[in-house]
Amino acid sequence: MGVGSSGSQAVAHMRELNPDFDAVVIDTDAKVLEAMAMERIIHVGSAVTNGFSAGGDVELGRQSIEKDSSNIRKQLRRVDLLVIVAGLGGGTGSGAVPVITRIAREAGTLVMCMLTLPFVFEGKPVARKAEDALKKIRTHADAIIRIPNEMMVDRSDSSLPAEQVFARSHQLMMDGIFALWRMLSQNGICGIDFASIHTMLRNCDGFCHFASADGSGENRDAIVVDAILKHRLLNGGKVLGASAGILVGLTGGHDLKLSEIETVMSQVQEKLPVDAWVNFGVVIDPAFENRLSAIVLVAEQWKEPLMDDARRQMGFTFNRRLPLEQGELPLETVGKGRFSNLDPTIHNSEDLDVPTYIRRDIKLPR
Ligand SMILES: Nc1nc2c(ncn2[C@@H]2O[C@H](COP(=O)(O)OP(=O)(O)OP(=O)(O)O)[C@@H](O)[C@H]2O)c(=O)[nH]1
Ligand SMILES: [Mg+2]
Repeated sequence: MGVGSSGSQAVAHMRELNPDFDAVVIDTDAKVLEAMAMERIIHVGSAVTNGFSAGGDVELGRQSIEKDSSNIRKQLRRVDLLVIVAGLGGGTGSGAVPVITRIAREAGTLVMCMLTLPFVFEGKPVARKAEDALKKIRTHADAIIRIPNEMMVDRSDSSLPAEQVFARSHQLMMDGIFALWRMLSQNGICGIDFASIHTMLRNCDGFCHFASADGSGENRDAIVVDAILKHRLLNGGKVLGASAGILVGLTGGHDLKLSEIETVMSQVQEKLPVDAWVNFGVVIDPAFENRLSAIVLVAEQWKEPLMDDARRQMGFTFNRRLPLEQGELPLETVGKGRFSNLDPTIHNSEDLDVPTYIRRDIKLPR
């Protein structure tokens, strides 16, 4: 799901390259959406922004999506894993993604967000908007992958065209999402499946790192390892040394050798803490003859110690999200505050200003 103009454009581009991709785009800006050749386009907030963008106003972005929340709920029916792509810093993406992640969480959908963060030159107010949105998103999303636009810039090369810098982060997201999609939709010879992605995303404590690498020719395994160990989104590989868990997905052609899998896995594992959780999968795709591609998804830390494999195999990770466990809430009756002088709202002899659970003496179970 691409949200906001840059998120929508990135997803529309992915869809162009891969028509099997199940994708939807959402924006307030009718002009941006008009230019897209996709079946699932959701134009939100026409009553709020008159078909224009949210103009950087996060509150307008939020209102626009809230007004269409039932449609978003409909889109999420029977969706197990939702990947949201957006650029934070504008109005629509920053306002809408927190709402969409909340709706997805209520629907029990696993949510991963790939979010670009603004360039430094966009200024402090834009950076703050992005940070605020990120905090809200973190309360609902299972995993967030941050792609700071600034990281895409090679400061030693000032002649780099701006267009290329923007294209870089799109390319990174695209590579990653395609690789994830391949892992989930094609048969692997050993599996990353929905269960392992579920384990990873549900247990990682909010933020994940993500990188992908591609190599071809004789030394493709060494090229892939080298690229991952130096990857800018893994902070030049440093992230690996402090990670709690990692998922590695490899795609190769029918000529993929066991030694190549071993090279990548052993050299990546060498960089990890000894107790890091590791899972990997391999997919064979004839289009990858003489080529090797890898994605790594790295959890900074776990919410709690990871379940052991036995419990995992008992099916826990296949369950959809269970409602949160909760005991009786310690709620107290409080006064009406500044509304105390107003007439009560009486209906069928009940004062509707008194919360229902108090009027009807309902114990709130968790
Ligand atoms: N990497 C990348 N980032 C972009 C691109 N366009 C915009 N951004 C970033 O994404 C942020 C949000 O921009 P948009 O997606 O255009 O904003 P929006 O969500 O549509 O919000 P409104 O236009 O205000 O409704 C910007 O602050 C930039 O940091 C792009 O083409 N590539
Ligand atoms: Mg826009």
